[in-house]
Amino acid sequence: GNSERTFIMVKPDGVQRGIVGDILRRFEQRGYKLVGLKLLQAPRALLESHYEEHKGKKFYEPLLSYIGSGPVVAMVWEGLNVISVGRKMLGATDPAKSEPGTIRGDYAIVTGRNIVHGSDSEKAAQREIDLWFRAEELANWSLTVNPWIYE
Ligand code: DAT
Ligand code: MG
Repeated sequence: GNSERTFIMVKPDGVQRGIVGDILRRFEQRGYKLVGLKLLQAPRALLESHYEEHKGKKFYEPLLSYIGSGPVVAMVWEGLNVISVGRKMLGATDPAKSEPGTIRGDYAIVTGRNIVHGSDSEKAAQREIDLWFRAEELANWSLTVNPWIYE
């Protein structure tokens, strides 16, 4: 629904390459509401939990090492269908398959440096938001332009 929320994270390569602002801009420009935002160096335990579905896969250790290699920017965005639309805005997991105009399609070449994370389901979004943010870190506010974004 309208109050659906998703967890989006700019990975260390996105931070290093200076595209945090562009990623924020894309979600803001679309009309979504920012409810959580922070820069942090993620501890190993947090990354293990975040990526628990991939434990044991061959890319798991390189993935944790990559995401733990520098600060990430964690965000929570809210709005209608933001989980699925957010995934579309990110592009395919493999940037070679991402359409130009998507974040990965505009900035990335290989899967192991694909710039950004986004929750893939309601269940994952709830789990990831709870994992990365405390309740008091999420702002309760209303976007005054909402009537110009939603009918
Ligand atoms: P997504 O990030 O699009 O949800 P995923 O959940 O399947 O994709 O995988 C999580 C991350 O793990 C992905 O963004 C990059 C890395 N990854 C996935 N498959 C990979 C592969 N075959 N080789 C290298 N890295 C991979
Ligand atoms: Mg995933």
